Amino acid sequence: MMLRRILGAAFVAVLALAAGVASAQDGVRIAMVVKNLGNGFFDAANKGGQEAAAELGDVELIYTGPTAPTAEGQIEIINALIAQRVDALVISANDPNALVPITQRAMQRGIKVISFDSGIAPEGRILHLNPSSNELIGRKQIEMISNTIGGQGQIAILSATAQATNQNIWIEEMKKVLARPEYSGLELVATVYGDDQSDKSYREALGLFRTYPDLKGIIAPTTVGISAAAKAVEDENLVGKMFVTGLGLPSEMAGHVASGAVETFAIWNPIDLGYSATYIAYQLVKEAATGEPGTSIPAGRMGSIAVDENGEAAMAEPFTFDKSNVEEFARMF
Ligand code: RAM
Repeated sequence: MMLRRILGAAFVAVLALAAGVASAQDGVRIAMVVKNLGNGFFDAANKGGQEAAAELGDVELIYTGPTAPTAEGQIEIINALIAQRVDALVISANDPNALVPITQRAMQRGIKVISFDSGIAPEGRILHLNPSSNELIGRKQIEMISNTIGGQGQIAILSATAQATNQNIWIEEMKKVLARPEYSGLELVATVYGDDQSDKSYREALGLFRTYPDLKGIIAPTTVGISAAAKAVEDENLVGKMFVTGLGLPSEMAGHVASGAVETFAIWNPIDLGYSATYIAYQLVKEAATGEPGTSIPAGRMGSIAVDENGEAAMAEPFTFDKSNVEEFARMF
């Protein structure tokens, strides 16, 4: 009798375990691999991704990334995720080419791979989701610095890592705009890399102040770099003499706008970006979309996202912030 009861309980336990495994297998596991952890921009993208996962219901979104923004760190993580047999990888790449062999291996095993924010070369992903048009992002940053410093003077770029796909594209776009006659008063004297680490970005900003005493402005096309550069301007009592602009999070920039180190900066909504990327990955896993050039993918509250002939999609225009609106948006991201 006793033995029967024990066997019965064991049977129920085995059944429960099998059911658990079955439901985990039925659900969709998406891993969001970001450039690095500890970056508020990616935390906001994760927030949007979790929102999409909750809406879709049968999704587990794993949020992960290396501590420092390196391709090697991402390769190690992607290897482990392949072994765990996730269904999709949503990656913001630290290098367009270095990740290709590992993401190709993932795709060969049936894992759907997309990049968002910072792209993987076309052969290493199904599609890439840009936050906005690259041309617009580049132009906007030149317009902002030019307006702030009256179109005249030396400027420098303080970027993220030297291999970052997105920052390198934006820098190219900025250089094209700078070559136009209306910006002939601006002289780009240097491009330096803070590696999306606050302390290194801060030191690079100090280095620029020392090397270029006539410097008037810094463009930092990275949320980490812009706030570190603005802090350096404040700490060195350069407010009013030196101006910082670029891409920042209102929540991290409000104080720097109030101090006068920053007049305007821009960004898109990182929550929407993470939400859309997660939605797209889900549709690919469910084979409700192919992601092929020329097709569209439904993305919940973000509507339908069109994939262009290069396998890229773009979301909204970047939004500009200044003292009139930064506080209001600082509550969101
Ligand atoms: C940093 C990262 C990210 C970039 C933003 C603007 O957080 O480099 O990739 O899109 O800045």
